[in-house]
Amino acid sequence: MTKNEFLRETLNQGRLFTAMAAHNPLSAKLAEQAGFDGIWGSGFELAASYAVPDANILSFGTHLEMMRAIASVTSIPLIADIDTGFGNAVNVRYVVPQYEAAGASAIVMEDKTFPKDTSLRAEGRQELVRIEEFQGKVAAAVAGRHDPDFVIIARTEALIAGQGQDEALRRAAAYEEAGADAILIHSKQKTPDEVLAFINAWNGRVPLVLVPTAYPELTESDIKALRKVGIVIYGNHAIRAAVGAMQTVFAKIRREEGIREVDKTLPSVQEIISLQGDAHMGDIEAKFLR
Ligand code: SPV
Ligand code: MG
Repeated sequence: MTKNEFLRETLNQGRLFTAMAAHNPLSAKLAEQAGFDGIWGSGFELAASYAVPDANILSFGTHLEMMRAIASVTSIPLIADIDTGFGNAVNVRYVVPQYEAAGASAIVMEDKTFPKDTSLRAEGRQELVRIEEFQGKVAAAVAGRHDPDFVIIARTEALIAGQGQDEALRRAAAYEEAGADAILIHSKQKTPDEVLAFINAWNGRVPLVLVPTAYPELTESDIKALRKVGIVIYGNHAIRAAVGAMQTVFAKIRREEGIREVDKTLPSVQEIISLQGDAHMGDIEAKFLR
């Protein structure tokens, strides 16, 4: 089964697909080893890893090449976060096949204006495009894929923009009508209530996608019980884990003025070499080095 077929079939069967964020191939590989079903090619994480805001500061090419690098060292589906599609429906029509060719199995595209601001920023600038315009962008994404199993996920930011449930439901239904395979409903409320109200009211055919960063008490068993959610995305836990681990280790080395104690707590150099694909290079050496 291809990566695309695996994602499509999981959605068709109504099983919950779990995706962990990654900002580079190493974090993606660790997510695969931990047992997640797929990788979230997060724009937020990539921007954070460059220490710049998640506000279309990085170019389309920088994100695309990171997706290609991730897909080349992992064997689980990659869901690429293409923000607003880097422009209008024309841009989307050109961009989507490039993500497919880079090895992604899905894209998520959000209904904000370009350039975007990140969703979870306090007082962020959240403006939405017209519903008809975004329907055109969804249709362009659908037209741009080659493999029918490549999944197009439309994301509405109506709740993030403070436009209320009716607007969120209207937009989600319009995007389904335009051909989206799933709808991502995002919320930055600190409890799941807003998202749960949306899910209860949702009577579309396609599954929903959640990013429970802001309301972390919602567990996978809660989500499965709702019976309408196809994918849960853990949106920024790779970069936050990396930041926390580096802060702790760097502080310890400064405090202790050396690495004698910290060394015992870290993954070995050999473990990193093996994550770099050492076994594969060993095979190549054995076969071809004369
Ligand atoms: C991302 O991870 O880039 C996302 C999710 O789009 S969020 O940052 O919550 O908007
Ligand atoms: Mg994003």
